[in-house]
Amino acid sequence: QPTDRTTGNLPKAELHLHIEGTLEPDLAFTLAARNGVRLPYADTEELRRAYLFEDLQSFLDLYYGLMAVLHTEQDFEDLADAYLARAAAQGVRHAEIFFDPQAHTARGIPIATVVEGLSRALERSEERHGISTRLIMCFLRDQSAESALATLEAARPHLHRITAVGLDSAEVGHPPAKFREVYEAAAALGLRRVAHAGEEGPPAYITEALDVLGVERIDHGLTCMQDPGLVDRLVRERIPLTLCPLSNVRLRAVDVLEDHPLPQMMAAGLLCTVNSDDPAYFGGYVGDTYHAVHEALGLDEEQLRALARNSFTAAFLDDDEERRRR
Ligand code: ES4
Ligand code: ZN
Repeated sequence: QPTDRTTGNLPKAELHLHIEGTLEPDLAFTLAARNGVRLPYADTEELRRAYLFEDLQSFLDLYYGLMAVLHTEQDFEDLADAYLARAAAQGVRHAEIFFDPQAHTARGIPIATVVEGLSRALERSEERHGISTRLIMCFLRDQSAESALATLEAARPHLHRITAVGLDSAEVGHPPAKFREVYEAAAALGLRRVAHAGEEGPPAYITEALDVLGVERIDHGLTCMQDPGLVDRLVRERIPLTLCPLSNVRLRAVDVLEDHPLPQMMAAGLLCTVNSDDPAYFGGYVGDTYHAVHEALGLDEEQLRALARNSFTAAFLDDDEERRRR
């Protein structure tokens, strides 16, 4: 996919990326054959035609289903390496990568297989692709708080490979406070904290993620625009938002990209970043996303450079590393 030099290929960090959401149809069928898994789609064309989502839940149903092809460490390594190659081609210099252990342990895949497989790709990323990486372990918010605690416990032998915890999956009806205890435990173990909030859920979930879970960044945060007092706070406290405009269109949080509030959010002084979320499903990688917001929202080169700068500011990099990668 060609991207524009002045827009899509800017050096940038990607901070909101679900590794399972980088599973392209071709790789899904390759892994299905390798592992003897039967998919309910005849071919990649039929699978792609299923990517017409109504909302977050209709996407998640397909997304969790397709993960059935991921079995071995090699599968997770191949998945991550394919993402890193694509990301490098679009200017990504640093990637903070989400994974969903419960989506795999529920299928009988041990967390060690997931973390070790992903880590094999991440360890070689700097030399192969020029991308530094971090790993963020997400809890599924539509599962119980006990399941999240058990997941953190199961991850204990792997914490040297994990930088932060996050919270994802179906938002509405699963407020952040449900996960107070596991976030406290994660913080006590030295993990940093982020959470999806305000994707489909109300602005109050954003406030709760900050006050109850102690998160440093908000993933999405789109609905903060419904609450001017919250916008003021996010600006004042310089809380980064990891926005995903193409995701918001495909999951119908906004009707069309031209309606996305990103320009107003930047004008309000919010620390915005743009990211791809689940690029295999939502029509583009992060360079494509920069290009799309340039085209649809008229963001100029200076604004795109500000987004790229914000991505390094918001990253979990120390100051020296940050300067080297920009
Ligand atoms: C997700 Cl777009 C989105 N929202 C919440 N959870 C997710 N997991 C993967 N993609
Ligand atoms: Zn997400």
